Amino acid sequence: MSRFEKDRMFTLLLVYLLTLVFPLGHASLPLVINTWPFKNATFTAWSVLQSGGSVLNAVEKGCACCETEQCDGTVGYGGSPDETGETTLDAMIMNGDTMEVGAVADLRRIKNAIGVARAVMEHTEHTLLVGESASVFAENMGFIAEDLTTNKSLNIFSQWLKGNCQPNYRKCVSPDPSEYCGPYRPHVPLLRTTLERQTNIHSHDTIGMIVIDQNGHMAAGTSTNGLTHKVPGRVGDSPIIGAGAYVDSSAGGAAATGDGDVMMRFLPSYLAVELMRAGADPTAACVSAISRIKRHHSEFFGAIICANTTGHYGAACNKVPGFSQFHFMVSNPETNPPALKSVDCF
Ligand code: SD4
Repeated sequence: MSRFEKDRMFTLLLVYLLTLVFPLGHASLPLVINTWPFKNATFTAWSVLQSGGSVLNAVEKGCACCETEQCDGTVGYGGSPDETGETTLDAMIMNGDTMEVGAVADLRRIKNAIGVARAVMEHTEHTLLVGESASVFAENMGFIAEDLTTNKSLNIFSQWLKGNCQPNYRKCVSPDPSEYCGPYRPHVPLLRTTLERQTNIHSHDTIGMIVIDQNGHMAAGTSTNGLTHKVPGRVGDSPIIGAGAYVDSSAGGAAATGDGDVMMRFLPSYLAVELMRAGADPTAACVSAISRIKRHHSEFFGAIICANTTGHYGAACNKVPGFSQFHFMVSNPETNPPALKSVDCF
């Protein structure tokens, strides 16, 4: 049996066992599901639906709630300063009925990243705007430009400088990035041949949200400030369609969180939605999407939530030291208030 056949058999067995141990959430619509215990975001999205708002409004307002509250310091302003100390934001919103998407990446000086993503979707023919130009677009659309730096992010940045810029995301450069700050130049042979990703599970916490209304309309969205000490210009998985999130009202929705540099190479949200389209239940779809990444990066930090058209939902995560359970929020007619759920990583 080839390695891939073995992997496949292992995954199928695992999915079967997981669905026995963690039965599906009850199908019930409408549904709001989001990554991490960001309950005010869930509550906000749920309230939008309850007052007759659209799924897009629910996703936008739910994620925007986290941007305002700076959920875990990893969504919104004042978190994850890059190598220059600046906070930059990534966000995306997707309409599962029309497959329209708006996204922004490396957005500067604007707090409401998911709002700008929605403006990209509704006021341009484009899908993704990045960097300084995205900020200029946002200002033209009426968003207020302000400094995203806070005392907290300044402090994180100055501690990092004092600690010789450790950790960082550089490799194969000189001076040795495991000991010194830059500026860096390319260097061969490798100085950091045994480089391991500096995965700090506490610096990762994107909000990813899927919303389905009573009539089966679906939308999904993400918002994050990415990774602390990232190289300026770095864009994670969150604004990348099919990576950070994906939704198709005829199949289901998924949203991912974790080490975006690795995860985006596998389009886990797209994969999960396509598996649900092919008949997989949400837990199985989530497990398969994580397994696909695990095959190449056994130590990656990441999780994914999935929901199908009937309101069944599931989640999966990769077990690494310090991360053995993933928490997420669910709101549907059976939960009042929104319920905190968890899944054991595998
Ligand atoms: C990123 N995926 O920028 C985001 C970070 C994150 O949970 O999700 N953290 O890579």
